[in-house]
Amino acid sequence: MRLSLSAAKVDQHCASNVNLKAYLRSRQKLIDRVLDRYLPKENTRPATIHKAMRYSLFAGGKRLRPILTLAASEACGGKIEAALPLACAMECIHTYSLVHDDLPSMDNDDFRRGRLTCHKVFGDGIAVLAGDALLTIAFEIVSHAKPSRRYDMSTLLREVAVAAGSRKLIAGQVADLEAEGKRTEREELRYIHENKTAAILTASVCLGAMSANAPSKELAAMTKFGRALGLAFQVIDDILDVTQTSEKLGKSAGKDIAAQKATYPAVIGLEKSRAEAKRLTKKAHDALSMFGRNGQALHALANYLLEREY
Ligand code: GRG
Repeated sequence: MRLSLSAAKVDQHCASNVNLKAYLRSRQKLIDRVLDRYLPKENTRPATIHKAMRYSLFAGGKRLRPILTLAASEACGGKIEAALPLACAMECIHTYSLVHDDLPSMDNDDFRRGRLTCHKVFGDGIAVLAGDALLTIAFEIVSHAKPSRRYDMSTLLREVAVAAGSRKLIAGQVADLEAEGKRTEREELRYIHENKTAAILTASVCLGAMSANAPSKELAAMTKFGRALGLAFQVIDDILDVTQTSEKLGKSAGKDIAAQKATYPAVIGLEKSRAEAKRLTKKAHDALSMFGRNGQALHALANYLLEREY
């Protein structure tokens, strides 16, 4: 499949646009349009699997990871057209992880992104396969990326594979499952969050930097930013599970406590969790100092994510 670069041209909102809502909407639309082109149509045989993949992928997610990929590329002086396939690949991986996480054998959730979960609509078998297919198509989409001088295709593929693999995303999920109902130390909780949440966010920004041919110093700064942002994001997510309603969250609230999950409020208490979220938020912003004005969109995104009412 060839994607015409003009897909990006309609997006007139540059990184310095102060209207964050419009910026997010515009980027979400762009990402949705490009994802739509990469995904097989609903009626492609076998229709059930393509319907299920699309049901979960186009369920109204915030597109945080791909938006971060594009913003990281811009911070490093790149063009978003080059970052788009990598951005879309990360959204497919993220959605796969949500579909599998919601399964009865994992978190057993009925609602996600404000609607019934994939397995509730299509059954467990198809939901497992839809997750598998979303993970697989992510690599097909990466193959559409144009490598930069410093980062060849095998480097891009490795970045995605390692982040999604058994030492990062899956490691976090395994540790999370194994921690259920047990007393968890803070160090173990950090391991879970770093891998389950921060690894994919970190890879998302690093891939943006790679598409922009960023020098190693900039890539290292992006790694720091992604880790701090990812951890802060997860700490806040843990807090919201305790403090918000299901309606506000678009998913079942209070589930972490019910499942005796390892969460920050459970391990260190609500107030210390809030302080930790603030500390990590500052760390994320500090990591962007070398990008100056070019890092403005990343600062704004971090504010947007981390300034949720918690
Ligand atoms: C099944 C291998 C495997 C991993 C699952 C993603 C995940 C790991 C679990 C989901 C539960 C959870 C709390 C994950 C932490 C990351 C997180 C807060 C996900 C939700 O991300 P948002 O808010 O969701 O960006 P949208 O729907 O907007 O994309």
